[in-house]
Amino acid sequence: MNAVIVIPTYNEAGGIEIMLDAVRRTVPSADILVVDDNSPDGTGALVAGHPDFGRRITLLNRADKGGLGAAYRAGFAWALDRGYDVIVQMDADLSHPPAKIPELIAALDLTDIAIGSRYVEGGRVSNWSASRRLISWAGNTYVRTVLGLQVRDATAGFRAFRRASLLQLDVLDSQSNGYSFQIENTWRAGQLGLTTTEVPITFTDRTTGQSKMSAGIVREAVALALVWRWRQIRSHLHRPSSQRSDVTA
Ligand SMILES: Nc1nc2c(ncn2[C@@H]2O[C@H](COP(=O)(O)OP(=O)(O)OP(=O)(O)O)[C@@H](O)[C@H]2O)c(=O)[nH]1
Ligand SMILES: [Mg+2]
Repeated sequence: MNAVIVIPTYNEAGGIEIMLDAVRRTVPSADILVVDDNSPDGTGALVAGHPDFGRRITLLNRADKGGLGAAYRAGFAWALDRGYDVIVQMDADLSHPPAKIPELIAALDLTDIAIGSRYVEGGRVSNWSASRRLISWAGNTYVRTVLGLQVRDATAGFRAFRRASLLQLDVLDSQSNGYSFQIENTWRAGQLGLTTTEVPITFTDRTTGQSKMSAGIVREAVALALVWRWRQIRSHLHRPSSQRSDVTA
């Protein structure tokens, strides 16, 4: 089984080397793809300077900051083109514990998608302010309610996919850019009947660099969740009444 860890970066120079070393140590047989949007702080140059660059580590350098979703689509397209069996996604800021990667990959023996989750038993967040906790909790509750999702941590960005699951999700055709990228995949997975397992993790707030979270990203998530739900309801209403019993809650 060949695996690749896809890591999007924008201005992560403060921690990227520690991150790459931690991932290399934990899963030495996996490849790493860093998708950098031409970070002005030189993140790309640090990746290219890593001793394993050109062997286990590859850099996909994009011209401009295009958002998390666009970076992941580019990274996933790269990984699918190269035939990886397992594709893992995670942030570069060490919020997602690299030590949990093997557990996520192992979970794929029994499930289509494994999610590193803050909101199942055993999962938690460390170092977050009360307001950050509230925003995350409210965001999760909102999308879970609007979209009727069973997944507890629907906005999580630490996930492992089997190749077939990513293809089935048609992830390259997704439309969202910020957090909503994670929500959209959770929603699509549920609609397609893909199975999801949540592995508890401790999420630690970043200690270097700046968050890229913005009001625009939150607005996108709030609006898109309503759009997806509305489209589902509308397509249900336009179906002949004899086929309407299968609508999901
Ligand atoms: N390539 C690329 N990466 C991005 C972009 N926006 C965010 N990222 C990366 O995506 C990951 C998640 O972004 P963060 O800013 O940590 O977002 P977050 O984890 O939701 O917010 P915090 O918890 O406040 O850190 C990090 O590795 C970022 O460097 C982007 O436009 N392009
Ligand atoms: Mg972060």
